[in-house]
Amino acid sequence: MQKKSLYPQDYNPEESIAALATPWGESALAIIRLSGLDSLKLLSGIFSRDGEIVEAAGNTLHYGRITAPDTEELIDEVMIAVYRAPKSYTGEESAEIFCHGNPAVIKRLIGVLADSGFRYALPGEFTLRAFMNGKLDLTRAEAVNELIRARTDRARALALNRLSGAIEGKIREIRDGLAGMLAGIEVWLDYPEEELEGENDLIHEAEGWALEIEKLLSTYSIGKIVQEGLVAAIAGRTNAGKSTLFNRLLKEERAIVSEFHGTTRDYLEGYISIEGIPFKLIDTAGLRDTGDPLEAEGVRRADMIIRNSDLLLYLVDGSLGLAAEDRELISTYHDNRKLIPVWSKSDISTAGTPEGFIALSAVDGTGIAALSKEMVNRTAGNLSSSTEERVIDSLRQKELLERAFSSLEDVKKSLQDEVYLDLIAVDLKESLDALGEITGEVTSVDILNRMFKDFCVGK
Ligand SMILES: Nc1nc2c(ncn2[C@@H]2O[C@H](COP(=O)(O)OP(=O)(O)O)[C@@H](O)[C@H]2O)c(=O)[nH]1
Ligand SMILES: [Mg+2]
Repeated sequence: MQKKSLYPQDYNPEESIAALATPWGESALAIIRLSGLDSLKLLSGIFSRDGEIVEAAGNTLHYGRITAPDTEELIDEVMIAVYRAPKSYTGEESAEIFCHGNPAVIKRLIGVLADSGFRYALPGEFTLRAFMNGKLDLTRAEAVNELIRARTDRARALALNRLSGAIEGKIREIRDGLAGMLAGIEVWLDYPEEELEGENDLIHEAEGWALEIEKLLSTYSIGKIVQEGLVAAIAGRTNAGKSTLFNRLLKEERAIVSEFHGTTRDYLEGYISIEGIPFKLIDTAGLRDTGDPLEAEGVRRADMIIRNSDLLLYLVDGSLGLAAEDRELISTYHDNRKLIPVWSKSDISTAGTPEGFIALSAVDGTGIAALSKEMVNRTAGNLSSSTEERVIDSLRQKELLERAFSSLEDVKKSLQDEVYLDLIAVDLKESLDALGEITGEVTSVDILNRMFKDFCVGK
């Protein structure tokens, strides 16, 4: 199906849409979602129980068969959940078909639905309709997508918080505050002969709201880390124990471990979560000069990965001690890099652990906890232990908050400099508009298009 963007101005509830809401593939069940003014009527035409669905009350389940409209061929036995407007996800008349989870079944069902007048939905179109019908503001709509994409329990909990309106509520509170200030200023503009009183109160108020916006803004970095994760490369010279550590952290035998130098040629990736922060671990080829072109390519890739990673676990074989090459490599990668030096094979190391290194044995598990803790400290730092559960993770929201903040700073400054009040009102309105864009009270077609294009079809 051709990809096109959504044009909310074309939103037409009379157009009924359909989409698979579960992954393509074999599964016990699959769910096809339908929505639109005539969706129940159209569905009724291919359902074995005459008229039952059109008459059905909301939130009811119906068992029956779906047949092809022209040939009467049986397609599948299904359960249908009926939702009546406005008490549905989209706010429209809608239904979910629970069918057997097989691509052949799904394909036929969708074909039959298309023949009956349904159009295949665009990405995020169900949520867009929910927004257009006032079921969700934009922060909640984004949270739907964030929840679907959450990779750890922490990311799930934070997204769910946003879905229940944590951000929306805060934004509305700030907006109400600013609207109150604006109303006060406008009254004064209408009666300019009156002396403006409480200028200091206004400054104080503006400062208070700016602080609230700043607080929300400060949660963005942790929100982004929790949602998108961080890349941690494991690097060092050959035989340092990188692949053994990689397997240990992943809790599975993924990488080949051997006493032969240069075993790992290509890099391997795996995902772990530490304190709710998702890390992509990359095991790389040992760094050394080599005449073997294949191994040299591995070393080149390792270098590229190290340079692009958020975190570098640099392993030194503790049983051999710190070599001149290690010192050189550490200083090469130390610049701008979050390098954690690890003293590996501590179980057979005879020399003491050098200052700043984490003593670690991937064999007996010594130091694994300390390393995990350090990985979080270096990247998410005190943020990860913060109890702030109202966390933003959308770049769109961050940019709008910044706009609201900077306009409010202008307001503050103008009040202090006793600038004309009508100019102050303009800045205040700008701040209000930026906040309104976050929730969608002030919005444009362009914003909506950009937002919903990242959604899954069926959501
Ligand atoms: N005693 C001990 N041996 C280890 C440890 N980690 C790795 N080794 C051994 O060191 C050799 C090289 O390990 P490997 O993980 O393949 O190193 P890589 O080349 O850095 O990936 C293997 O023989 C491992 O069994 C450790 O913590 N303790
Ligand atoms: Mg290896």
